[in-house]
Amino acid sequence: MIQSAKDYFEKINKRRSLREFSDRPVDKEVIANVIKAASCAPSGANKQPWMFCAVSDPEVKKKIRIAAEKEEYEGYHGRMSEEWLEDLKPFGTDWNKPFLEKAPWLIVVFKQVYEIDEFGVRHNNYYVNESVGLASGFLLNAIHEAGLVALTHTPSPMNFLAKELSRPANERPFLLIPVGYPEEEATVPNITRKSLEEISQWY
Ligand code: IYR
Repeated sequence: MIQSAKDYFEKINKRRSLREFSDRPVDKEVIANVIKAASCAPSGANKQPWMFCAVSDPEVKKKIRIAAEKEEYEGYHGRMSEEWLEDLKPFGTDWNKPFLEKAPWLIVVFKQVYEIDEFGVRHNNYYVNESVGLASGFLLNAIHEAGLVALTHTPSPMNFLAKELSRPANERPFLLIPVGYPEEEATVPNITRKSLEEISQWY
């Protein structure tokens, strides 16, 4: 048991967010299965308050890129604080988001803040952010396990995603996750993880 826990840590410790994607295609069946893995996450009252929109259509990806870059441009030119921009410097990010067109798939995760049943009656969902956050974590794990890379992208504000993908009123965009292979010469920032001592207290 100790060995499997160690092995799993070694494996997941290799997961990194990536911004430079190759345009090499990824089979739809892989994407379908990573979404199924995400759906195994626990959720408040098992309501499963998530929707995963998988986009490979170049036209739709282009529209998403244009709308995202418009918002991001505003973000990097005034909306984000000086401190925020400073914190992001090591990652070299800016308003340009070419990966939104280049990555073969974009998985747009929506949270369902309530549900409408077949009779038009509204029902509550519970712990929606926690549930959809967990499912997104499962999704990133499954993507890594499949041998692919992803970026947890949060264009801000991201209401445009609901419009571009014609989502119903009970759904709000949660994360935009490009998925694919890394570009040949892709690099990642030189980051470290906090130590066990820094992140845990034992009682
Ligand atoms: N949404 C912007 C800014 C950004 C914010 C955080 I916090 C990051 O960890 C990375 C980027 C962008 O995607 O560039």
